[in-house]
Amino acid sequence: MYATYASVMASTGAKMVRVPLLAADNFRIQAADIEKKITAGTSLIFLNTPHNPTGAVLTEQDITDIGAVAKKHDLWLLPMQKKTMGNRQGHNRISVGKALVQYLENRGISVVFGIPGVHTLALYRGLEQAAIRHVTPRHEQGAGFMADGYARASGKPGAAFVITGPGVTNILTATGQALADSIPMLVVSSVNAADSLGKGLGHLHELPDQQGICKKLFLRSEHIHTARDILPLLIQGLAPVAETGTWGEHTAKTVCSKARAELPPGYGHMVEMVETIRDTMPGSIIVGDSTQPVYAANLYYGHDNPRGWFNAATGFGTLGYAIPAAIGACLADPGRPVVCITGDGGAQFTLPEMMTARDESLPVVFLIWNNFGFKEIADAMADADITPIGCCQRPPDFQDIARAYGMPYVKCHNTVSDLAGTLKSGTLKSHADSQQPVVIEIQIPYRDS
Ligand SMILES: Cc1ncc(C[n+]2csc(CCOP(=O)(O)OP(=O)(O)O)c2C)c(N)n1
Ligand SMILES: [Mg+2]
Repeated sequence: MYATYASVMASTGAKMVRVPLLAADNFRIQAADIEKKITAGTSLIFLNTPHNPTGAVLTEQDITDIGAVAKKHDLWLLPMQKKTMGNRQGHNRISVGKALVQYLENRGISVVFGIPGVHTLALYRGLEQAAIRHVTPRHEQGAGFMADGYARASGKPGAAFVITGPGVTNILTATGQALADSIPMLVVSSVNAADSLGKGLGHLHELPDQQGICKKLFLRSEHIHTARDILPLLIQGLAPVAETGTWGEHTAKTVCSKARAELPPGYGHMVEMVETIRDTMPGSIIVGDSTQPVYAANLYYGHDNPRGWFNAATGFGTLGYAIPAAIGACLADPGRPVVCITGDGGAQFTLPEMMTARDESLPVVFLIWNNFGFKEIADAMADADITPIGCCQRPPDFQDIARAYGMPYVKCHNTVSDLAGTLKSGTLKSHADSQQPVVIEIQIPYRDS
């Protein structure tokens, strides 16, 4: 990368603010001086003083101090390359991949969900030196949902690295969900060589029109050609989006009270079960899938803390969301207990991601509401006088699954008292102490649910 004042200012529309170097400070840059110049309109700190007429250079410590100021004010920090500091030759040439990782690190992105391939090798060069934790899901859809859960629990954008072709198409379901629910997410993908694009040459992972495909399921989709293009795109792309629309407390209350009047049978008990989780594990994050207790709770349940209740039973409504999203939430806020509520049907969409929780030592409680089929849809068919078809596929033995995944398993009865007892049990305590996931299964015979 060759960044100059002119190139950065032209590409970002930034205005320059000078920070003087004073003899009294031994011509050293003072992080406090930079902090004083920060205003509401400041979006980045660009340090372009490896060499100056006074002979002062930036030290590692200066960069650390200024980095702390950038983090505190949620600003981008664009330092010159540490290695070449003070060296005019080479002008900090750096690959797009490396520059991107550096920007993300400086921006405080501390977790990236990715599945590497030969097309994304450049993103991985030197990644081990960055203060970024790389989490490997079992499928790119899982990467997207983990980034989504991370964003919802932390309030910061979730980030994912995927290969072009199937990596991109696999993650599109998750970006569709994030787009529908206004969740900030950054997906970085490779693309095939520029001169091969659109020619149908049959190259590995080739997509006919990657950008065209992505455009509809991302708020923005951009093709980066040089490292210089990255910063302005990231600044604009990760800027908070203005909130619009009619949703608010009043609308929510009106919708809720209307829905209460139509409470279907059995929903009251399911809401009580969710309340039991909340009351037994106060302050926890409950991440839900499109399963009956979650549908019920979305209408009649109140959670005890912000960013603590979310699911994909609304909006884009993707089955299989909860397991990976709970993993993302746990990474975002390791101090809070995380409970994932998923049906047997939804669980089977993303079951392998439970191993990611094990890899990363995340004490997520995976609660499987097993009613032996797609009960919500079977009920909808029955209500519409349609003979249910395609709704009672057989679930696997979740105890065997837990054993195969090396996780403790607890079977729980469908009662409030057994659920409370299970959540307070020694198994749950030791799983939390040992930072390992656990599976709880509640079986509800299909005909009773
Ligand atoms: C990707 C996807 N495919 C299909 C659906 C339609 N769908 C919504 S709920 C549901 C049933 C889910 O079954 P399960 O997870 O076992 O929960 P249950 O309704 O039985 O409680 C289905 C098939 C969906 N939401 N998402
Ligand atoms: Mg089910």
